Amino acid sequence: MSVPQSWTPPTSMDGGPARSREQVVAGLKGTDEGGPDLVQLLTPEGERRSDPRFDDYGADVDVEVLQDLYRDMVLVRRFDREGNALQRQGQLGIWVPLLGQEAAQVGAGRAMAPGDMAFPSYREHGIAWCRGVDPTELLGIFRGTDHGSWDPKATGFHLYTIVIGNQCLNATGYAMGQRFDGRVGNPDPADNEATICFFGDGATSQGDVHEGFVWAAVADAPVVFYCQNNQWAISEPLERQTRVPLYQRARGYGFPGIRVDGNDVLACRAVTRWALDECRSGNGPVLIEAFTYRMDAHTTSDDPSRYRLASELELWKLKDPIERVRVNLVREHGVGKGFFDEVQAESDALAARFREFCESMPAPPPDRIFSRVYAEGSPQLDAQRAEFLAYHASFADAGVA
Ligand SMILES: Cc1ncc(C[n+]2csc(CCOP(=O)(O)OP(=O)(O)O)c2C)c(N)n1
Ligand SMILES: [Mg+2]
Repeated sequence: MSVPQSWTPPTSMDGGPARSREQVVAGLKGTDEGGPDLVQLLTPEGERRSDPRFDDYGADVDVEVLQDLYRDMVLVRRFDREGNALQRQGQLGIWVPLLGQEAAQVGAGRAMAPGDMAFPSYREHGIAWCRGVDPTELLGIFRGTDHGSWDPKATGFHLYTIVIGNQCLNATGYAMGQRFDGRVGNPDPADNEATICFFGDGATSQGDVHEGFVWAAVADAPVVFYCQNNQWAISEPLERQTRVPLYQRARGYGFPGIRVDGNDVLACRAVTRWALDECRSGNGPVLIEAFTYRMDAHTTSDDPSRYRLASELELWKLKDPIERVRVNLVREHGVGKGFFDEVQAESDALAARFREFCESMPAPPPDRIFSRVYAEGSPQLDAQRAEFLAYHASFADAGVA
């Protein structure tokens, strides 16, 4: 007869020497840059690195591809900064900055094929850009006039999701549909599709993300879970979300997880291309942890100086995602001032168009809340609309509106 044994938690997960709490927490941030633990193809100093696992996925990167990626990142950063300024001037209710995450987003966005589908959270302006969503189409969300004016089907880019982690369920369901529709594992790669889901480090603590992982794993769903670990969930640091590096979580669900330098656009692009290919050929899901940093506030309503040290930001400035591409273009490809001036001028023109569009956005008619809810109207809805309009008119009559 067996005797029940009491269970003692292992002191070390990998069988090595026991580690203190402090060592475990330090291990969350201690990456092996360019080593097995952090895929890197372009160092912070702008030097190209080889990684035999992913070199094939970056083999097409010539000076033109690099220039395009640089241009994408500069333009995205430029309209992001303009969004911040517009909020400060009272033109937007709130703005969610992506500063510092340009490489993580442009790399992933440019890895996608036209038939793929992306499910963003609320910071993915760089993915929107890569999917051909005009930046002005984001403005309504932050001005409070709509929920995003692009067509998710036409762009392969779902609407923003504010409920943390919820899009992991939507993405998993969509990817299961791709499999049911026979869009996975076909001999002709052009017949295949994949889904990619964007979320943050904080979102990994949400039930929806775990449920998405479980469903995706057991259904072999062609979904890339793309976690932008920007080290903070508003004021909560990474160590409040996990005791293992986030990419290692995938193992518990039974699919591969990989950590990539999220400030290295070439590595993000190569690793995401690989992961999407895996999904398209039937080997999904895959978890990518893009290791990056939120260089600005969580939103314009937040003040990060209340909870984090300025020195942390200074360290991450040295890893700037755009600067390393600029240095590489100059040093390894001899790209001259003319190109950089052109991109600068293009970004200024984009910012001016973005601003003008925002300042001239008409206020939506109040009864718009009754349209686009039901495909067909109903007598009850008509009555409610009439009552609503009469109520509004009474304000106007009183000179309030
Ligand atoms: C279900 C839910 N709970 C709480 C919030 C409030 N909230 C908004 S952003 C955020 C932190 C998210 O952090 P992370 O997932 O790391 O993404 P990041 O904002 O850093 O990109 C929280 C808790 C929310 N929007 N939804
Ligand atoms: Mg975060």
